[in-house]
Amino acid sequence: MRKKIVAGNWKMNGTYEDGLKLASEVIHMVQDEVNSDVEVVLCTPFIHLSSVGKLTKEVPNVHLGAQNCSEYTSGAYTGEVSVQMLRSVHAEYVIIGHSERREYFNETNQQLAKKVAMALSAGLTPIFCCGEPLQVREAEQQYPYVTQQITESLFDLSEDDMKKVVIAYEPIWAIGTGRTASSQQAQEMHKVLRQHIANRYSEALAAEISILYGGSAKPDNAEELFACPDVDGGLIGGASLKSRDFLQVVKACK
Ligand code: 3PY
Repeated sequence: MRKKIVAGNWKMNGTYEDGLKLASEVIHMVQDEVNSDVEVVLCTPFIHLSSVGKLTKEVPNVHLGAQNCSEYTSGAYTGEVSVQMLRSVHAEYVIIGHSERREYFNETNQQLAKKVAMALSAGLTPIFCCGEPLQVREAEQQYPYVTQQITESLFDLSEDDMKKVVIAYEPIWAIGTGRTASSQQAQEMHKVLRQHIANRYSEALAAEISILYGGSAKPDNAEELFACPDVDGGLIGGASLKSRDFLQVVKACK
């Protein structure tokens, strides 16, 4: 059985104090109210990681994640954060290739392949994001576009490494727009991605990989999205910034 995961992507929001308050609220709510085996991940800004890591370390089903990492090991890379640094503050996950990083920071599939390999080498689980822009969806080219992202960034990995990757499908037209993919659109893409992985590796390996949906997932639509057979949870933006909303999304993932 593959893992069910709900990861909050806080992006660049809130102060340090806001972040600590949010993390401790979520942790308490999860402890008190969630009895499923869903894995909850808090992907905080870098500055919060160390303190939030001290809280998540004590809780079995809440984990710490970063939103990015360097493709370099260490050295003269001003402003970068290495995977070893992330491990040293107890991060277990790292988001790689969010569409905002691809768009505003020009991250390419080739660069993301290096980040994924770097994360795995440090024992971090990459949450690899893929997804198409609106014009690609309108031209009905979404399947070749997204499968190419997967091929170019992930398909040089060994079977053992590939098994450890989590994928998040986030259609760009649904990010920060309030638009969500319908559960049918999400399911179709997740199924195509799983088949693409099966063709390169094996059906057994593809069946083990958690594929999350992201893009304006919220309490209102989470249950329907998570009910799809190939949707194994979510990467949650805005709704992860309010503890009660986030908890409702977590509870919808059964
Ligand atoms: C969103 O839900 O908008 C996201 O970008 C999640 O990563």
